[in-house]
Amino acid sequence: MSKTTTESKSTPIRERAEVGPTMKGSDILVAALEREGVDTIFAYPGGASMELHQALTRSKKIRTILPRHEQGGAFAAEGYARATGRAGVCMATSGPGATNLVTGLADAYLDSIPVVAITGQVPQHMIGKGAFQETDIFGLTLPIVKHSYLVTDVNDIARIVQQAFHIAQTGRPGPVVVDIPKNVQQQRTQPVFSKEINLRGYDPEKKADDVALNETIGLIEKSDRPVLYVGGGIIAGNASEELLRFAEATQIPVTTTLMGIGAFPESHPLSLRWLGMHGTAYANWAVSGEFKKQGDNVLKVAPGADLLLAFGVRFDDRVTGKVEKFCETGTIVHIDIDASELNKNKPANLPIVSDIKYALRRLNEMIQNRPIRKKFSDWHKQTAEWKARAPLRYRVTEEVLKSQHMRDHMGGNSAEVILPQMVIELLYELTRGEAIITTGVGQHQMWAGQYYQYKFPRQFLTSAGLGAMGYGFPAALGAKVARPDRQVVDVDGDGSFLMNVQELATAHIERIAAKALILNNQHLGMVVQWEDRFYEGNRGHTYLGDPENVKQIYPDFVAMAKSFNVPAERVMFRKDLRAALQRMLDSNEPYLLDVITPYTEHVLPFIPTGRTVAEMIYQE
Ligand SMILES: Cc1ncc(C[n+]2csc(CCOP(=O)(O)OP(=O)(O)O)c2C)c(N)n1
Ligand SMILES: [Mg+2]
Repeated sequence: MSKTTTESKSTPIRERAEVGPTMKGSDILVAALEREGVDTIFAYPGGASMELHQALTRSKKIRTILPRHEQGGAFAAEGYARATGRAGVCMATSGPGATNLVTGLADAYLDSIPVVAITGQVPQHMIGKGAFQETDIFGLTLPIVKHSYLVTDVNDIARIVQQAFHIAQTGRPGPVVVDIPKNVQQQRTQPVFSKEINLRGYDPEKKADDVALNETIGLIEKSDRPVLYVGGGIIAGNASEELLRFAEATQIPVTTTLMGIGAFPESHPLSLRWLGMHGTAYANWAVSGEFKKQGDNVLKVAPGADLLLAFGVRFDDRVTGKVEKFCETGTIVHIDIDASELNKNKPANLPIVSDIKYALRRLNEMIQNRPIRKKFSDWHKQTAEWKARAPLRYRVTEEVLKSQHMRDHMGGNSAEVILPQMVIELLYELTRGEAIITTGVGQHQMWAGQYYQYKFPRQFLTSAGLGAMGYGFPAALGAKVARPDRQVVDVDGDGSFLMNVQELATAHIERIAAKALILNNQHLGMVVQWEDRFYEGNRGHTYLGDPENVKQIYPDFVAMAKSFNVPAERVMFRKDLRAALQRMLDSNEPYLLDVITPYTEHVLPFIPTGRTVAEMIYQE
């Protein structure tokens, strides 16, 4: 990547830039993408972008993948980015093509994923005239992008592409839109490819000062119950190794956010797994304390953290619940590269703006010179007791046979029922915890987070901040393109999978061997769970089957997959599950496995929205 410098007029232009031969704007775009190292683009053509596609056909370096819906393309670009850390690239035509990218951009924005989205635009002289397929994608996406450009001069294309990648990938990553009117794509000029980047006012290299870091160490020395609460920032900042070293040197237990899954190995004795609404009881207790309800009174049984080291996190409401009660009695050190996150959702006692890799590396150096004397043994005893008392667990109850499709197919034999949690546990076993997992949104997503144990960063790819159903399969395609060496499995829901089912075609035609594992409960399970808890089980349009024929599993995903020439299978009985999963994993093609599960299971633990850990429901 080019380095940021202040442009020096004294350096001759030839040293600062390379001037290419005269070519069309569309070819300049492709040449600029190649210079950024782009090897894959997920692009769906149309009138305003076919010029760009023509140029892509001339590229020897870029693989153009045709998704079957622009949303699939945007999610695939995100999957690619999440799996690698490099910007994922997607492209669409103007109007409906561009608006179909919007959900993916919002998703990348909320989860800080580097994405460059290129859109064709109507010719400049038509802008503002209500031209065919004209939408103001620049205006539409303003609140959900890190930055955006409307290119108005062919001479700007090379510079803008370079800046777009720089902005998307540095500091706190995020999506960047580059909107290019058709006439600009067609104009010809000699491109100037700069070797430097000069972006006034953009300084992504934030470094904590030693005073603040020393103060952090002082707070650790003074604390008795410290907890590391770490998030996606650790993964985006490539700081997992530094985190591991820091946690081991200080012996501070680690809980991650959903975005932080994989930032710290979950099998490590210091891991408390993930926290929040569906996080482990022990992580939530470790942060906010353990409580007992007695009538209307809430008694604190054991205190939570007295020091919270919040690194690369944003105190999301799915983590904090009622934010005032979150780690109420702890001192908070909050380190983030984005200053706007500090004191936004939760005031910090010590807010520090920094690249987290730098901060952790510096903290590790300081600790190496002057080791922490505290051992926190009482605290470890307490967290071990919590872990032993409330592990993640589930039970097979008679309740599952209340699921209509279970009654219809099991003949009362609950021993053959496949619970969704079992599927994930078995997947973990059969993949030895090495697969990259993507998910849709819903109960299956939470179980995929809970019952698979993650050990490396960029292993769990999920739509966390936006919670966008339909994310799982296209994201798996993007991840598999980026990491063909890895098993990539989309653990999906029947509702979520259906939202981007057309990507089965992309998988087959492009020979992308990602797997779709559908936990098919015939319902919008997560909404059903809330109906059961808060609306006396009244079903408000959450059944996905055919009400006229409830005995049939609907739709028939296996037949659907086969129509795309994607091999597929359905399993309904526990005795068949292991072999079926193994066949899915052994396939070197894309593959769909439809696993029929009851809809009566609830995701536990559960802290209802806006409540506190005192109101956590968990499997006792
Ligand atoms: C695009 C979109 N629409 C609606 C929702 C609201 N929503 C959240 S979870 C959920 C149910 C998902 O059902 P399914 O994919 O079958 O997963 P399950 O909970 O059954 O495992 C819904 C409708 C959403 N998150 N995203
Ligand atoms: Mg479902």
